[in-house]
Amino acid sequence: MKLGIIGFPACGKTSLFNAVTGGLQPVGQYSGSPGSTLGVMKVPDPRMFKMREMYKPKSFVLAAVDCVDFTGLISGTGGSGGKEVKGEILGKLREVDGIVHVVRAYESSEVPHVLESVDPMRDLGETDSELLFADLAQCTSRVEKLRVQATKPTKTQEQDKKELATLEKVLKLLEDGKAVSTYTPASDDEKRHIAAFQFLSSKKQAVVFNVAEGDLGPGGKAEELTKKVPGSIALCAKIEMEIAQLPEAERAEFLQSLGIAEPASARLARQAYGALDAIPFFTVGEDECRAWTIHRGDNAQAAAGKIHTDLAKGFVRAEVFAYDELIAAGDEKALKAAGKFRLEGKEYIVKDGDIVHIRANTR
Ligand SMILES: Nc1nc2c(ncn2[C@@H]2O[C@H](COP(=O)(O)OP(=O)(O)OP(=O)(O)O)[C@@H](O)[C@H]2O)c(=O)[nH]1
Ligand SMILES: [Mg+2]
Repeated sequence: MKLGIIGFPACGKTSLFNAVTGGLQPVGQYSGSPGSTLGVMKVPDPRMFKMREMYKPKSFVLAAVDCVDFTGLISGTGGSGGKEVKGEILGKLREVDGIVHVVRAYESSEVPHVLESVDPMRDLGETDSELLFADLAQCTSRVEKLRVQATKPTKTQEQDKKELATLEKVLKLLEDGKAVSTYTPASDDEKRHIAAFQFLSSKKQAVVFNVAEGDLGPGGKAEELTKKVPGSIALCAKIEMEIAQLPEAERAEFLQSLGIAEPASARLARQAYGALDAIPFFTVGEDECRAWTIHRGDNAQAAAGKIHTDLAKGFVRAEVFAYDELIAAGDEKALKAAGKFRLEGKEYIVKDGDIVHIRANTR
C-alpha cells in the first residue's frame, strides 16, 4: 500500500514527508528535485505503546506504509519542472492508493508563493482541479476510442459496449467538475471498469493545512480551516519535522513542555492509513509486539500470508482475541480464563485491533 504527498510548490510537502517517515530530505524553496522520493511512514498506534508496556518485548514494530513525496503541482506550469514533470508526477500518482494533500496556510516573506498570495482554499481547489482535468483527459480519450470500437463486430464488442456505458457516466460526472469518488458503481462490472483506470479523483484524500506555529491555537487559522473542510487536519509542518528529528528522549520532553501527548503528524499518519482502507492486526509476545497491515475485509488466511507465505499455505487455525478484551481483562492469562480466546478458521474476517496467533503446518 502506498501514499502520495501532493500540493503546490513550497507548501511543506517535504517537511511533512520528513516528519512522518523520519527522513532527512532537504527542504527549501523548490529544493525538491523533479519527481518523487520514496520513504516509509510509521503509524504510531496508541494500542501498540500500551502493549509494549504490557509485554516488554525485545522487538517492537509499528505498522508501516510506503509514502511518496512528489514535486509541487500547480495548474498551467506544472510546478517546479514544467509540463513534462507534471505528466510524470500525475502518472506516478495513479499508482498510489491514497493521497495526502498538503495546503499552504503559512505566511512567510522568505518563501514566495507561486501565485504570489497565500490562499489555502484556492490552492486546495486548484490542485483538485488538476486531478480532475487529468482524469477527464484520460476518460475522454478512452470513450472516443470505445465509441468507434463498439460499433465493430469484434470478439470484444459486448464488453466494449459495457465499458463505454460505464465510462460515459464517469465522463459526464467529470465534465460537471465532480470527482470520480462521488460515483457509486451500479454493478461489479462498473466497479471493475472504473478501478482499471486508477482515476486520481477516485483516491481518498487526507487534507492537511500547513499553518504557521502561531496559528495552531484555538480561534486561529487552524481551527477556521479545519471547520471549512470536514475531516481535514491542521499542523505546522516545520515544527512537525523538527520534532521528528529530535532524539527520542528530548522529543518526549519537548512534547510535554507543549502539553501534548503526541505530535500532530501521528494523528495524520493514522488518518492517512485509514484513508487507504488499511487496518492493523497485532502479533504479541515477549519476543516481539508487531502491527501488520491488511485491507479491511481480509480474512485470516490473507493475514497469515502477510506474516509469511508458509503460514498462509499451511494455515490450520488462528487464535484470536481483541485488543479491547485484553485491556478489559488486564492480561492474557485473565483473558483466557474469561474464555475470550477464540479459535477461528481461514475465512474469519480479521478486525481492526485483533491480536492473532497463527497455527500452521509448515512442514
Ligand atoms: N514559516 C514556515 N515555513 C515553512 C513551513 N513549512 C514549510 N516551510 C518552509 O517552506 C519551504 C518549503 O518547504 P518544503 O517542505 O520543502 O516544501 P515542499 O512542498 O516540499 O516544496 P517543493 O518540493 O519545492 O514543492 C522551506 O523553506 C520550509 O522551511 C511553515 O509551517 N512555516
Ligand atoms: Mg519538496
